[in-house]
Amino acid sequence: MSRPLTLAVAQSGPIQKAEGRQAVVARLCKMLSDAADAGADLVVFTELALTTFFPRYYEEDRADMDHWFEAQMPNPSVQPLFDMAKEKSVGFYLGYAELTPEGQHFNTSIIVDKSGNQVGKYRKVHLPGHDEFDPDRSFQHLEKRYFEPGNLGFNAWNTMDGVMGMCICNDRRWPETFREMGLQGVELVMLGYNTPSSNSQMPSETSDMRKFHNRLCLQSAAYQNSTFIAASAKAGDEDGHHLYGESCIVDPNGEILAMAKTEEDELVIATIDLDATRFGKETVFDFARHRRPEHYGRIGSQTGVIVPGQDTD
Ligand code: CDT
Repeated sequence: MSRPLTLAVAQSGPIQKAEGRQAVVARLCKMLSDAADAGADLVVFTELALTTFFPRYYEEDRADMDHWFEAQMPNPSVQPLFDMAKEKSVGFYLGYAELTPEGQHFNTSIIVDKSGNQVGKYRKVHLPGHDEFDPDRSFQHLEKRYFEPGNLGFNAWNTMDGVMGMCICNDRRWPETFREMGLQGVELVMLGYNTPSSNSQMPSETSDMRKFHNRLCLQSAAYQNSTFIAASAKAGDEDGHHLYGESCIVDPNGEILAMAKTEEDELVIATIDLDATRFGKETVFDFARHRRPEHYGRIGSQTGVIVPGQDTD
């Protein structure tokens, strides 16, 4: 048996602060159209795909950042993406900043199917960075200031002939993210990211080391859950802040099938067979036979480290 799916990871080049939604959506539409013309079933855009990576900017009054958020999805600016999905029969994953009617702010992604209908929503759980201006950092990363932790958990959706899951950027560094979806039989995890090439708290950390950490997380998660992963970067120089690219598609053996070559808008296309996830799921990672949740209590109940024999106040 085989279940082929042609996947396009749509890496975005830099989006500058002044670039409006319309211009950005036109760039995304071009990639969606080109991908569909190349036979893609599904296109994976990046985290906060409609704007620059605005959490690098500090605003005393959080409300002054609301213009980066989408109060509706779709809305007139992004409607062309939904229309094109329907017209060209191609699904997509899209990351954006969400402002709810209740006034909550989330770092969100959605899955839209080939009919242009939204079938799933995810809100980023693992928010990196800090919530106050930090003068000791070489640049700010204020996701904890502008977003609340996601409140939807890690779901999977049976859509487009596969079991699909989502996460966003920093989530990929946490094995719990993928195991939650692995336990729902996920066959493809889609994620977008904006990752600075340098460490604001450790200037000696190289860009190569940071790229290695990216691959390490994606490749191990794919193998340990016997799933494909499609990871889409926002890359290049945004307002003097460099983001690494290396958007890629990883197979259930943990091998990288395809990777971006540039730091510009670029499609990374591969036809995958979702049935290639079966072997791992039925052998080494047959969770029903091999997992021992009676020994995993701390993972579900504890956040920080508790060293045996040390007082915890
Ligand atoms: N966007 C995002 O989550 N970026 C983080 C940067 C970590 S450094 C604070 C990442 O994990 O790539």
